[in-house]
Amino acid sequence: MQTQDYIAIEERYGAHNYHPLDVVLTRGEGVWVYDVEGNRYLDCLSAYSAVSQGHVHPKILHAMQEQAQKLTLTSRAFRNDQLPLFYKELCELTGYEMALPMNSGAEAVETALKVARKWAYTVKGVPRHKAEIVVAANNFHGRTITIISFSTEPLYRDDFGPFTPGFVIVPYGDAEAIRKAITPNTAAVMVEPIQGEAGVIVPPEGYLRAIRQICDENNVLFLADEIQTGLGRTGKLLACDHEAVRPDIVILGKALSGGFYPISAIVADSPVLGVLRPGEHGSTFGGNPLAAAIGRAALRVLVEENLAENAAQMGAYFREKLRAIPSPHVKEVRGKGLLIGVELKPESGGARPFCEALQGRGILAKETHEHVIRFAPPLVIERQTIDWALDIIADVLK
Ligand code: IF1
Repeated sequence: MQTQDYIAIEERYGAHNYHPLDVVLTRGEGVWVYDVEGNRYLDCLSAYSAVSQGHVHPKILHAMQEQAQKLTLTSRAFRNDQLPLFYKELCELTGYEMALPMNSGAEAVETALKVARKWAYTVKGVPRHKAEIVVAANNFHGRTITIISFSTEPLYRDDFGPFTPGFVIVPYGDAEAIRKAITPNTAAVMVEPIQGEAGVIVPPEGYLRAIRQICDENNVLFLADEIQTGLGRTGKLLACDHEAVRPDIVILGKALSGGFYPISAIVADSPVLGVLRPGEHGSTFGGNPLAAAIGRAALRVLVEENLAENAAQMGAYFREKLRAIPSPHVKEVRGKGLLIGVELKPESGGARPFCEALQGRGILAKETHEHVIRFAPPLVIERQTIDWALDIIADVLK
């Protein structure tokens, strides 16, 4: 079968909850993916930063194959020989005392929200069911009903009410707005260190430090959603590291598995994560031995191949060269590490046609919020590959 045959079947049987490019991929290796006609593409999305280690990384594949032949799922009713080691290695890498494993990013976000609320009631003394959590406008934290309850994107929330109460929305990047939103019932502040879906919005320098200070002054937890920005993507292990800020809860996902398996987790110190008692929270697959073995390998690759540093160097180079392109369409190039957004001028007609043109030239990139092309290749990318891509991008943007 060819591309159009697969598309016809997908359109007939699949719910239409996405508008993907008309490319049907069948193989991936490193930064490259291949369609069913054998055409090669540079993957500049990395499955939204889940494939930071590169497609089908051999070491993670090997770990998955080894574990899959031994033991894949025990439920948490019993213990297994991979989860303790995943906990230890994740906590040592991130510098936190404890971890709680889940599957999707949204589940990890929900877990962080539940832990913050329970901490507020049992530690801070907020009256039960009065906890407030401050979030940022234009956030993206997942698709569950609670999470879209505090989304400001009509597309994500409008037909899915009634909504979960207890969230206060403030403008992103404005620390003073957060300070004004704090009340005695505030449990936590949750932000993305860089807003990915909103169009790679980098907050003003000092924003994260200011949040840390406001939370310290008001006995409020700082929750950082690093599902997309974490694990090397922005040129540091965590995006909060750029401001030397240590959140109370860090939420991780995506590259935590190198794209092999849904793995997410939250890390925190025991005064926070220690509030949970047996039976209060969990999931069938959370912390299963296969996920733990894959997660351990994914983290090992990030460290052994120094991917955060490569993202810092390649990202700086990529952004510098993108800014140098003499394009009538480009309004701004922004981002950190290899999380890059190229915002086009409104009169250029939106980013989608440019993404379709890039597809025709062998580069897969995704538009976000209509006018922004996101470039987020796997963190293993090399300079000569960026140079190859830049010639094409310059030609498409001229
Ligand atoms: C879709 C966006 C990106 C995330 C952050 C939590 C989650 C995500 C910062 C939830 C997930 C994915 C979801 C996917 C598209 C993609 C996305 F465009 F939706 F917003 F990356 F920017 N926090 N982001 O980015 O994690 O439950 O998906 O594992 O839903 O269309 P998840």
